Amino acid sequence: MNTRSIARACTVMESRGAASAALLRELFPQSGRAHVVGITGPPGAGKSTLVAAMVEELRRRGQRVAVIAVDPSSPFTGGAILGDRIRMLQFHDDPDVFIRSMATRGAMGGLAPATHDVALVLDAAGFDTILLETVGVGQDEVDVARLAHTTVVVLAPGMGDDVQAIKAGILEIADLFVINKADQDGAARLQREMSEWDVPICLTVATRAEGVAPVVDAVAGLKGKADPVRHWVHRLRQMYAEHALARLDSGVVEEAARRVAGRECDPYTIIEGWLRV
Ligand SMILES: Nc1nc2c(ncn2[C@@H]2O[C@H](COP(=O)(O)OP(=O)(O)O)[C@@H](O)[C@H]2O)c(=O)[nH]1
Ligand SMILES: [Mg+2]
Repeated sequence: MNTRSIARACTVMESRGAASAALLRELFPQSGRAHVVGITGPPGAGKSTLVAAMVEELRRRGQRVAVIAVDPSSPFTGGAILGDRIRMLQFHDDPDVFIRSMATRGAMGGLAPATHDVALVLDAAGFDTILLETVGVGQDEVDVARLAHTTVVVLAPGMGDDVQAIKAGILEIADLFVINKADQDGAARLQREMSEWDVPICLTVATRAEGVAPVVDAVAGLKGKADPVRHWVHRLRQMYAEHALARLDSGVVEEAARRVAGRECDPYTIIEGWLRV
């Protein structure tokens, strides 16, 4: 697959629907080799900077690398995205680096299924590592992060409340902590705080690519630890929900809602009936 056909296949996946299911079936046998690595954490922690540095390091090691940047807001607003673009421009003429931004909030079926299917396309296209950048707050982002084989949580000093928010959601699925901005005050304290968890910690200064090779080593070491069955348990549940919802005829839902609202029927009986067909 060349860059253009990969991009086209990603667009098909984002559109969901019958065409994406057909393409998935076709590509599935070629997938299964890539290591999908979630890079998650609060805004401003340095995820994009770290991702760019990791891409460089992985290229140095001869890997083909894809990046999926999931941004909850529009890709056309906000300085962060502009910054990301500039950072990623350095790879624009390297055919072994592929970068895709997803901005599918509100898309049918949610963010996670589309992101997963885009990752599957990139896997089938022969990328060795797929870096999936997500903001680690909010259920959608946690769902996306769960789809990675390995999850790296990036934190930086001086983001107290954000760290609390992250702790509530994503910390349970962290395989590796990166404390970025180790050049700033408070990195050592954050490291002490994070050592409560039984998760390895790396320190980086992503802007200077310091500590990035050890992160890439640690991530590579975690590939074998990733459990594909656990991954598919999660994914199959999501797919089931997505497909069941897509099959619901809106007229049927409307009619059922009318009956439930009129107390002609209880909602459990309705759902049971739908699950039986
Ligand atoms: N001092 C310092 N600044 C950094 C470091 N890494 C990233 N930054 C800066 O932090 C800001 C946010 O970085 P970005 O990668 O966009 O964060 P993201 O929102 O998590 O993707 C940018 O201005 C970066 O240049 C670092 O290690 N040290
Ligand atoms: Mg970013």
